[in-house]
Amino acid sequence: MRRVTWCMAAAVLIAGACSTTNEAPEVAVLPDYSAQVADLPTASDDRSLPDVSPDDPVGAYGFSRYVYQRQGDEIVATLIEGPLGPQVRCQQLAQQCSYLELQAIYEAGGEVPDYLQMDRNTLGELVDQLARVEAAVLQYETLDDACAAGLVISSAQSANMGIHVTDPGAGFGFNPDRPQMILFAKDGGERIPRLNIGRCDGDEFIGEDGFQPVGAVFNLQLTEDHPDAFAGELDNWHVHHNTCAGGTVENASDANSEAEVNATTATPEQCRAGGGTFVPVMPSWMMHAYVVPEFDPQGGVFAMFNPNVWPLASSPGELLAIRTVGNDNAVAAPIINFSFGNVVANVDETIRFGNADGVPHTVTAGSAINPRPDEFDSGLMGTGATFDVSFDEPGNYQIFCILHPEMQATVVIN
Ligand SMILES: [Cu+2]
Repeated sequence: MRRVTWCMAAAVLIAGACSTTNEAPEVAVLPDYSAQVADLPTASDDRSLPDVSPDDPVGAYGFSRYVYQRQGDEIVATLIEGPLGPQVRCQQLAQQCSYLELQAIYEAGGEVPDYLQMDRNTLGELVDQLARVEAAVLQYETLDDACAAGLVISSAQSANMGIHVTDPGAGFGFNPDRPQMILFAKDGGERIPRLNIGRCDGDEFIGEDGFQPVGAVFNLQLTEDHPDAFAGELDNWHVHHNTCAGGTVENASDANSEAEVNATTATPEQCRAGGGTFVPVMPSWMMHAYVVPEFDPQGGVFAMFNPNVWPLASSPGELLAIRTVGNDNAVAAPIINFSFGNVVANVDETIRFGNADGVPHTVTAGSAINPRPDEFDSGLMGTGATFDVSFDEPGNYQIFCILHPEMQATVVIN
């Protein structure tokens, strides 16, 4: 007898929600997910949240406009990014939006590619602003320099981002010559994230060696509208909600918790217990600018995460896949570009599907012509959602997506 164990777990694995079924009867009534897809809500202005929260965690940092996560028993918003309406996002490999790429496009003197949605003058202005940010960042070679200039180390090292080092004198206005924070990072391998990296003692940094500047963070006063700061439309500013600032939270409950030391998934109680401060809404628009040529990221100068900052990923797609499925013991099965890829696992091993696409999918047993949703069915998976499944007998198992029936794959269990 074949048994399949599955857990509905959008971004969180809840052991209690797993169910085990014996071979399902051949009855297939497909749920109508396409109707549900239509109404993932949107707010009426740039910085507000929709009135209705989704039922499950959804959205991936840096890749979707709203990110919702599970905090305890609740689904809460943790981030809004970008202006309402169409945004210029540069996360496809074919699009060139890193600092060095933008510079090269401008200096080549030809047409500005359509996807940048700006004219030549605007691009020139942007490249100029970014050069000023680069100079502002590279005035610090080491954390000693930052300490000597009165900056304050204000976060642990986040994966693909680094530590935030705040310039208290920068205020909350936009000035490319004086970003509110400088990002430093060091090769961390599997030791990322790092909590106690050290502190400033007068003009000196006391702590781990080897940190180098990788970028800047801008932190502007929170206004109704998306800031119009850098020239052009590439700057997708974000606002953090329900965030735990500082402290150490041990039991953050999302799949990416190893990568998120300032655990955004902590409940207010967990946050306070870990010595942090729970902030319902951060009072600023924030954005990263990766302007250090050595760490020039394919995902664009204003990307949330930089695949060239440790732990390294080869592309924004791979980065999103890693950040979606996490890196624990589950077999990672990211869904990318409407494809399940090749999924191979052992008997009883947990396979974690994670939707790294910008559109919802399902992971459903069977195929379009022989659907078996009673056996297992993830339900709607928005961007960033995950679904765990395991099989207790070797064999080939068909899966498909109810929304996109041409998305089919065979899971091989050894
Ligand atoms: Cu699909």
